[in-house]
Amino acid sequence: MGIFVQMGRKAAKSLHQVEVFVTLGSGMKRVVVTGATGQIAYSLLFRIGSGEVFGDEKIALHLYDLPGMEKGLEGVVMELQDCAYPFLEEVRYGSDLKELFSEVDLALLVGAKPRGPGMERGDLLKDNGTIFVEQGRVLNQVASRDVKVVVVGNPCNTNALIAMESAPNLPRKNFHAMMRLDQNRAMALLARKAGRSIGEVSPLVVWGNHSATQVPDYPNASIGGHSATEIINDLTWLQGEFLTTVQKRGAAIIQARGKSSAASAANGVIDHVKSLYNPTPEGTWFSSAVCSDGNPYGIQEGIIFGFPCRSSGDGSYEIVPHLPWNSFIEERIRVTEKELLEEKECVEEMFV
Ligand code: NAX
Repeated sequence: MGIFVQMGRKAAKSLHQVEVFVTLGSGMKRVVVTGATGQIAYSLLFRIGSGEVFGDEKIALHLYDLPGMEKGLEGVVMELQDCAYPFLEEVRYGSDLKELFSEVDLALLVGAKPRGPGMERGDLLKDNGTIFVEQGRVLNQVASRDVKVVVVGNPCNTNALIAMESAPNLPRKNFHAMMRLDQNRAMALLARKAGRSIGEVSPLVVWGNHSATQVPDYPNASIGGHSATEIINDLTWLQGEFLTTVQKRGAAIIQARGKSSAASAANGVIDHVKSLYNPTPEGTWFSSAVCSDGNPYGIQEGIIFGFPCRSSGDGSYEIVPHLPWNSFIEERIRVTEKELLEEKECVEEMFV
């Protein structure tokens, strides 16, 4: 494992240093990012390092990637050093999960195996399942007992479920899959259609799975304090093009860029984490896929499902109850719920 420590600490600064003993001050957030040489991480790490998320709290960044990616990791570490971020106190990196998950407060699980040509969805679920079983087990052993886990690597809802089931000593509530990019996409599209600024669009919940069955909830959205349906006044668009554009946005970006969303995905992670660590404004919510146990909407328990959430600012959250569903939304929520139950069935045998 590599490490660098800055800010005049006594420890050695070599990129190859394996053992460094550092006394950490209190108020330090330890954050691990997996898939650290990937394209999302290349944006994400620098935004975390800049202090954008945790203000003036010191940060220790742990960078995990697969064995064989050491050179790439070293390059990223050098660039982090060259940013001279005042709050970035320490960086560790390598492919030793146990070392890198040790005592982390926040685990951003970005790395995942991509879907190969001709690969069945079930095979992708199982291949990635193996990764998240291992990562869940190691978090269970060595992470902070209140670690918050945000899974980005796809299929993220079921990967988060596997990690959660593999970590029986950690609170199930602490596991999230990222729906925030979907929320941001939906809000931006409503703003463009209405010809309003994004600041006028209320946060919008995206229910269910981060997949083409996700359900962006336009009936509970507002624009400039009025119902979005009133302002846009085009139900055909809201139930048709709006829905499918948000659901298929990821694929459209791959087609245009030749690569999947990266900067906007990293931005989604940043927004997600900020929402957990700042009080949610009264009367609003943010989208996150969280454990459905005991949810107030009657979604089947034991899956990771996109819900409206609010936080008191300490990293925890509650599901916001009582958002009404019309029949159009409810029908689609049942479809995304069914998809998640089928994904669960595919991987259930991997649970501890
Ligand atoms: P890249 O292909 O650029 O990087 C993937 C990284 O994961 C690499 O560093 C690779 O070494 C690492 N990796 C591969 N197998 C691994 C394993 N077994 N254990 C740990 N790390 C492993 O992908 P990138 O564009 O960064 O995307 C990462 C993940 O995010 C993908 O699964 C992607 O599908 C997913 N996304 C999720 C989004 C969401 O909203 N939840 C949106 C964007 C993105 O599509």
